[in-house]
Amino acid sequence: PRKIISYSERARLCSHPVTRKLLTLMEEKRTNLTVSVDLTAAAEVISMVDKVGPYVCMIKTHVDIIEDFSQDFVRKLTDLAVKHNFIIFEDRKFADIGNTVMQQYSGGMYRIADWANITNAHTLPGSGVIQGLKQIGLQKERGCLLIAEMSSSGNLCSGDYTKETVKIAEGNKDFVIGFICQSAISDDPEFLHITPGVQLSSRKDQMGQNYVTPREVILNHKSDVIIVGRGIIKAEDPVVAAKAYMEAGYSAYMERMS
Ligand code: BMP
Repeated sequence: PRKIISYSERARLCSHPVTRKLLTLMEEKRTNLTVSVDLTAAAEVISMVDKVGPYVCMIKTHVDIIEDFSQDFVRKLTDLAVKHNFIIFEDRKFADIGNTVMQQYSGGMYRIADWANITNAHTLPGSGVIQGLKQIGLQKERGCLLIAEMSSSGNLCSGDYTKETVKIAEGNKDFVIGFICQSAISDDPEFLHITPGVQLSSRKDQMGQNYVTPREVILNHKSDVIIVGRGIIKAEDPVVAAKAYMEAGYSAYMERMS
Protein backbone atom coordinates (compact mmCIF):
# COMPACT_ATOMS: atom_id res chain seq x y z
CA PRO A 1 0.00 0.00 0.00
CA ARG A 2 1.00 3.60 -0.75
CA LYS A 3 2.67 5.56 2.05
CA ILE A 4 0.40 7.94 3.95
CA ILE A 5 0.85 11.09 5.99
CA SER A 6 0.26 10.95 9.72
CA TYR A 7 -3.05 11.82 11.35
CA SER A 8 -1.45 14.89 12.97
CA GLU A 9 0.08 16.14 9.70
CA ARG A 10 -3.32 15.71 8.10
CA ALA A 11 -4.93 17.65 10.94
CA ARG A 12 -2.86 20.67 9.86
CA LEU A 13 -4.19 20.41 6.28
CA CYS A 14 -7.81 20.38 7.42
CA SER A 15 -9.93 23.47 7.79
CA HIS A 16 -12.91 21.94 9.62
CA PRO A 17 -12.48 22.25 13.41
CA VAL A 18 -14.04 18.84 14.17
CA THR A 19 -11.71 17.03 11.73
CA ARG A 20 -8.70 18.84 13.16
CA LYS A 21 -9.68 17.94 16.70
CA LEU A 22 -10.37 14.30 15.85
CA LEU A 23 -7.14 13.73 13.88
CA THR A 24 -5.08 15.48 16.56
CA LEU A 25 -6.49 13.45 19.42
CA MET A 26 -6.17 10.21 17.44
CA GLU A 27 -2.42 10.71 17.30
CA GLU A 28 -2.19 11.91 20.92
CA LYS A 29 -4.17 8.94 22.26
CA ARG A 30 -2.75 6.56 19.64
CA THR A 31 -6.16 5.24 18.68
CA ASN A 32 -8.34 5.04 15.57
CA LEU A 33 -11.08 3.16 17.41
CA THR A 34 -14.70 4.29 17.68
CA VAL A 35 -16.92 2.26 19.98
CA SER A 36 -20.58 2.03 19.04
CA VAL A 37 -22.30 1.93 22.43
CA ASP A 38 -25.57 0.33 21.30
CA LEU A 39 -27.11 -0.25 24.75
CA THR A 40 -30.65 0.61 25.80
CA ALA A 41 -30.38 1.92 29.38
CA ALA A 42 -28.85 5.37 29.90
CA ALA A 43 -26.84 4.23 32.94
CA GLU A 44 -25.41 1.27 31.00
CA VAL A 45 -24.35 3.53 28.13
CA ILE A 46 -22.66 5.95 30.53
CA SER A 47 -20.89 3.19 32.44
CA MET A 48 -19.63 1.59 29.19
CA VAL A 49 -18.43 4.97 27.85
CA ASP A 50 -16.51 5.63 31.08
CA LYS A 51 -14.84 2.20 30.78
CA VAL A 52 -13.83 2.35 27.10
CA GLY A 53 -13.31 6.14 26.93
CA PRO A 54 -9.51 6.02 27.43
CA TYR A 55 -9.08 3.80 24.34
CA VAL A 56 -11.26 5.58 21.77
CA CYS A 57 -11.07 8.61 19.53
CA MET A 58 -14.85 8.67 19.21
CA ILE A 59 -18.01 7.31 20.83
CA LYS A 60 -20.90 6.52 18.51
CA THR A 61 -24.45 6.57 19.87
CA HIS A 62 -27.94 5.61 18.72
CA VAL A 63 -29.87 7.72 21.24
CA ASP A 64 -33.25 6.61 19.88
CA ILE A 65 -32.70 3.11 21.34
CA ILE A 66 -32.23 4.46 24.87
CA GLU A 67 -35.36 3.84 26.94
CA ASP A 68 -34.71 6.56 29.52
CA PHE A 69 -33.01 9.27 27.45
CA SER A 70 -32.85 12.64 29.23
CA GLN A 71 -30.82 15.83 29.31
CA ASP A 72 -29.07 14.35 32.35
CA PHE A 73 -27.77 11.58 30.06
CA VAL A 74 -26.49 14.25 27.66
CA ARG A 75 -24.70 16.07 30.50
CA LYS A 76 -23.01 12.86 31.65
CA LEU A 77 -21.97 11.93 28.11
CA THR A 78 -20.53 15.35 27.34
CA ASP A 79 -18.68 15.37 30.70
CA LEU A 80 -17.12 12.02 29.80
CA ALA A 81 -16.10 13.39 26.39
CA VAL A 82 -14.08 16.05 28.23
CA LYS A 83 -12.72 13.61 30.84
CA HIS A 84 -11.50 11.07 28.27
CA ASN A 85 -10.99 13.43 25.29
CA PHE A 86 -13.18 11.90 22.58
CA ILE A 87 -15.58 13.10 19.88
CA ILE A 88 -19.32 12.29 20.06
CA PHE A 89 -20.95 10.90 16.92
CA GLU A 90 -24.73 10.37 16.90
CA ASP A 91 -25.46 7.80 14.19
CA ARG A 92 -28.85 9.29 13.26
CA LYS A 93 -28.68 8.60 9.52
CA PHE A 94 -30.87 11.53 8.44
CA ALA A 95 -32.67 10.73 5.19
CA ASP A 96 -35.47 13.23 4.48
CA ILE A 97 -36.04 16.59 2.80
CA GLY A 98 -34.08 19.56 4.13
CA ASN A 99 -36.97 21.16 6.01
CA THR A 100 -37.70 17.94 7.93
CA VAL A 101 -34.13 16.99 8.82
CA MET A 102 -33.48 20.52 10.03
CA GLN A 103 -36.19 20.02 12.65
CA GLN A 104 -35.14 16.44 13.46
CA TYR A 105 -31.55 17.59 14.00
CA SER A 106 -32.25 20.60 16.21
CA GLY A 107 -35.45 19.66 17.98
CA GLY A 108 -37.62 16.85 19.29
CA MET A 109 -36.61 15.32 22.60
CA TYR A 110 -33.04 14.56 21.53
CA ARG A 111 -31.82 17.98 20.33
CA ILE A 112 -28.91 16.17 18.62
CA ALA A 113 -27.25 19.32 17.27
CA ASP A 114 -26.76 20.62 20.82
CA TRP A 115 -24.41 17.82 21.90
CA ALA A 116 -23.22 15.62 19.02
CA ASN A 117 -20.00 16.88 17.40
CA ILE A 118 -20.76 14.67 14.39
CA THR A 119 -23.89 13.21 12.85
CA ASN A 120 -24.49 11.48 9.53
CA ALA A 121 -26.89 11.43 6.59
CA HIS A 122 -27.96 9.28 3.70
CA THR A 123 -27.70 11.05 0.33
CA LEU A 124 -30.81 9.33 -1.05
CA PRO A 125 -32.87 12.60 -0.85
CA GLY A 126 -30.19 14.55 -2.78
CA SER A 127 -28.13 17.48 -1.48
CA GLY A 128 -31.20 19.12 0.16
CA VAL A 129 -30.67 16.88 3.19
CA ILE A 130 -27.27 18.56 3.67
CA GLN A 131 -28.71 22.05 3.06
CA GLY A 132 -31.22 21.40 5.87
CA LEU A 133 -28.71 20.00 8.37
CA LYS A 134 -26.29 22.84 7.61
CA GLN A 135 -28.88 25.46 8.62
CA ILE A 136 -28.42 24.16 12.16
CA GLY A 137 -24.97 22.58 12.19
CA LEU A 138 -22.75 25.29 10.68
CA GLN A 139 -23.19 27.86 13.42
CA LYS A 140 -22.54 25.19 16.07
CA GLU A 141 -19.34 24.01 14.31
CA ARG A 142 -20.73 20.50 13.80
CA GLY A 143 -19.56 17.98 11.22
CA CYS A 144 -21.52 15.56 9.07
CA LEU A 145 -20.53 12.20 7.56
CA LEU A 146 -22.24 10.97 4.40
CA ILE A 147 -23.15 7.29 4.15
CA ALA A 148 -21.43 6.33 0.90
CA GLU A 149 -21.30 2.56 1.41
CA MET A 150 -22.79 0.12 3.93
CA SER A 151 -21.60 -3.08 5.57
CA SER A 152 -24.86 -5.01 5.19
CA SER A 153 -25.53 -7.63 2.51
CA GLY A 154 -27.53 -6.46 -0.50
CA ASN A 155 -27.34 -2.75 0.34
CA LEU A 156 -27.95 -0.33 -2.52
CA CYS A 157 -25.18 2.18 -1.72
CA SER A 158 -22.73 1.35 -4.49
CA GLY A 159 -21.53 2.43 -7.93
CA ASP A 160 -23.00 5.75 -9.07
CA TYR A 161 -24.70 6.28 -5.68
CA THR A 162 -21.30 6.23 -3.98
CA LYS A 163 -19.76 8.49 -6.66
CA GLU A 164 -22.60 11.03 -6.40
CA THR A 165 -22.21 10.97 -2.62
CA VAL A 166 -18.53 11.96 -2.97
CA LYS A 167 -19.61 14.85 -5.24
CA ILE A 168 -22.15 16.07 -2.67
CA ALA A 169 -19.38 15.98 -0.04
CA GLU A 170 -17.01 17.96 -2.28
CA GLY A 171 -19.66 20.64 -2.73
CA ASN A 172 -20.25 20.99 1.03
CA LYS A 173 -16.82 20.91 2.66
CA ASP A 174 -17.81 23.52 5.24
CA PHE A 175 -20.04 20.88 6.88
CA VAL A 176 -19.34 17.44 5.39
CA ILE A 177 -16.14 16.01 6.91
CA GLY A 178 -16.09 12.55 5.41
CA PHE A 179 -17.79 9.26 4.79
CA ILE A 180 -19.18 6.14 6.35
CA CYS A 181 -17.76 3.65 3.90
CA GLN A 182 -16.13 0.25 3.53
CA SER A 183 -12.92 1.55 1.91
CA ALA A 184 -11.33 4.86 0.88
CA ILE A 185 -13.40 6.53 -1.85
CA SER A 186 -11.76 9.99 -2.05
CA ASP A 187 -8.12 11.13 -2.27
CA ASP A 188 -8.87 14.42 -0.52
CA PRO A 189 -6.94 14.35 2.81
CA GLU A 190 -9.60 16.56 4.41
CA PHE A 191 -12.20 13.77 4.18
CA LEU A 192 -12.34 11.11 6.89
CA HIS A 193 -13.10 7.50 5.96
CA ILE A 194 -14.90 5.77 8.80
CA THR A 195 -15.78 2.10 8.64
CA PRO A 196 -18.33 0.02 10.59
CA GLY A 197 -18.76 -3.74 10.35
CA VAL A 198 -15.54 -4.57 12.19
CA GLN A 199 -14.74 -7.58 14.35
CA LEU A 200 -11.66 -9.64 15.12
CA SER A 201 -13.49 -12.98 15.09
CA SER A 202 -16.96 -13.18 13.45
CA ARG A 203 -17.53 -12.78 9.72
CA LYS A 204 -21.32 -12.12 9.88
CA ASP A 205 -24.29 -11.76 12.21
CA GLN A 206 -27.77 -13.29 11.73
CA MET A 207 -29.25 -10.21 10.01
CA GLY A 208 -26.96 -9.42 7.10
CA GLN A 209 -24.14 -7.62 8.89
CA ASN A 210 -20.70 -8.41 7.41
CA TYR A 211 -17.46 -8.02 9.34
CA VAL A 212 -13.87 -7.35 8.36
CA THR A 213 -10.88 -7.13 10.70
CA PRO A 214 -9.31 -3.85 11.91
CA ARG A 215 -6.15 -4.65 9.93
CA GLU A 216 -8.05 -5.21 6.66
CA VAL A 217 -9.97 -1.94 7.15
CA ILE A 218 -6.98 0.29 7.91
CA LEU A 219 -4.25 -1.38 5.86
CA ASN A 220 -6.02 -2.81 2.79
CA HIS A 221 -9.16 -0.70 2.54
CA LYS A 222 -7.23 2.50 3.50
CA SER A 223 -9.85 3.73 5.93
CA ASP A 224 -8.99 6.04 8.84
CA VAL A 225 -11.23 4.94 11.67
CA ILE A 226 -12.79 1.61 12.71
CA ILE A 227 -16.22 1.38 14.35
CA VAL A 228 -16.76 -1.57 16.67
CA GLY A 229 -20.02 -2.32 18.48
CA ARG A 230 -20.77 -5.84 19.71
CA GLY A 231 -17.14 -6.95 19.36
CA ILE A 232 -16.48 -4.74 22.39
CA ILE A 233 -19.73 -4.05 24.23
CA LYS A 234 -20.80 -7.72 24.28
CA ALA A 235 -17.29 -9.01 25.05
CA GLU A 236 -16.71 -10.78 28.36
CA ASP A 237 -14.44 -7.87 29.34
CA PRO A 238 -15.12 -4.75 27.24
CA VAL A 239 -11.96 -3.02 28.48
CA VAL A 240 -9.73 -5.92 27.41
CA ALA A 241 -11.56 -6.02 24.07
CA ALA A 242 -11.30 -2.24 23.56
CA LYS A 243 -7.54 -2.41 24.17
CA ALA A 244 -7.22 -5.26 21.66
CA TYR A 245 -9.15 -3.39 18.95
CA MET A 246 -7.25 -0.17 19.68
CA GLU A 247 -3.95 -2.01 19.33
CA ALA A 248 -5.04 -3.84 16.15
CA GLY A 249 -6.30 -0.64 14.52
CA TYR A 250 -3.35 1.53 15.46
CA SER A 251 -0.68 -1.00 14.57
CA ALA A 252 -2.28 -1.35 11.12
CA TYR A 253 -2.04 2.45 10.76
CA MET A 254 1.64 2.38 11.82
CA GLU A 255 2.25 -0.41 9.32
CA ARG A 256 0.62 1.68 6.57
CA MET A 257 2.85 4.63 7.45
CA SER A 258 6.10 2.66 7.31
P1 BMP B 1 -21.73 -4.01 15.41
O1 BMP B 1 -20.21 -3.82 15.42
O2 BMP B 1 -22.28 -4.47 16.73
O3 BMP B 1 -22.20 -4.83 14.24
O4 BMP B 1 -22.36 -2.54 15.24
C1 BMP B 1 -22.16 -1.76 14.09
C2 BMP B 1 -22.71 -0.36 14.28
O5 BMP B 1 -22.44 0.41 13.11
C3 BMP B 1 -24.22 -0.31 14.49
O6 BMP B 1 -24.49 0.75 15.39
C4 BMP B 1 -24.77 0.02 13.11
O7 BMP B 1 -25.95 0.79 13.20
C5 BMP B 1 -23.65 0.83 12.48
N1 BMP B 1 -23.50 0.69 11.02
C6 BMP B 1 -23.22 -0.52 10.41
O8 BMP B 1 -23.09 -1.55 11.09
N2 BMP B 1 -23.06 -0.57 9.05
C7 BMP B 1 -23.18 0.51 8.24
O9 BMP B 1 -22.99 0.39 7.03
C8 BMP B 1 -23.47 1.75 8.84
C9 BMP B 1 -23.60 1.83 10.24
O10 BMP B 1 -23.84 2.99 10.80
